Amino acid sequence: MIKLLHTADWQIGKLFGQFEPDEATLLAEARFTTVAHLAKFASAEGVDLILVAGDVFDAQGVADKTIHRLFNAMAGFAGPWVMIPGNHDAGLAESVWTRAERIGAIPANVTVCLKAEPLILARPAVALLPAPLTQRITYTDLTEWFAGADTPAGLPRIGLAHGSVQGILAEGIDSSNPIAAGRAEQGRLDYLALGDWHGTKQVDARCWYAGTPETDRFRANESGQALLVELDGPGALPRVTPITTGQFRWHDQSVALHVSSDVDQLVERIAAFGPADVVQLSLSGHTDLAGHRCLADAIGKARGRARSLLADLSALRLEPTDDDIAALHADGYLGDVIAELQAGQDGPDADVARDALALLAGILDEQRASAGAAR
Ligand SMILES: [Mn+2]
Repeated sequence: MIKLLHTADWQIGKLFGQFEPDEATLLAEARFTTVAHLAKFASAEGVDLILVAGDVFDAQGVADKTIHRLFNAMAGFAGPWVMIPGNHDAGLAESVWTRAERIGAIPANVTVCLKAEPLILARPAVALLPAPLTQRITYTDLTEWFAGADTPAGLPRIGLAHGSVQGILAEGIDSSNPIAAGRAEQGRLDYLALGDWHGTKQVDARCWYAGTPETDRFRANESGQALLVELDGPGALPRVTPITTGQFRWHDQSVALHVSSDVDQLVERIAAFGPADVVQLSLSGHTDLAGHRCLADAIGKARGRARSLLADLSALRLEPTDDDIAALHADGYLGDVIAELQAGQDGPDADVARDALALLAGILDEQRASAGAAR
């Protein structure tokens, strides 16, 4: 039996610009430690070969230091690694791969396949058929040559490719870097290891997307995994087991607030986020000033607990209640201003109106606190 570990889409060097710099640094750093965990897991599990199906690097221009650090992170598995370039790290004439070679970063147990030709390994005894991308976008199916490729009899045939299996992924992403559905069978493969789709996905009995081992975006279902693939021999169906590898869980939550119990529920939900959570919160609907203060307080505290929390309150309408206004002693002129601001949330300066109301909510909060009437 041969044991493979199939992974892809490491996106090493990704910058995470939507987060604050300290958080972005930690998310980028986590990708190295996840690779180190993969290596350690493979050693402990007695894996024979690790396959990396493209997008090892997020960009061609990553620093030399980053290249060295990646290959250092892989040191925990001394067996063979075979990788191919993807669209982010395509095997151009001059690429991150030629640079890695030139600076002497690639260890002897790592093979980078830059050409579409069979790679025959002795240990484990397998024939690998790689389909490396040599440009970022191609409209021809680079796995087409698999079927016509002769490999030594008795060796399992394993394909490695990066792109979109036609007809099974979300609409609109079928057009570039196409891979024909049914390629594993048509190419006489025992297993086809794919990259590019960041969630784990089974294509058919012999073909899977591993997904990225560390989630890197909010819309990536079933990510944060690698695949343990067991092959009994040529012709046998592979046994594929997803392994959890991700350190962080990414949550994209859109919440519409209508009644005060909605605020209470959301505050509870926010309070449950911890160090493994990366959160993007988009709020809509409406709340009174007191509710807004509760939310702002919950978000502020959660920012100190979660790995990262992004909150967008720009679609949340603030509607001061009579109680709010009474507590602000907002009679006369101030009362008129509040009414104006409330109506202003429908106008062209909605952001300003909302911010002003939120400020008033802060004052309200202070007044309540000094009166000793905690909500
Ligand atoms: Mn890709």
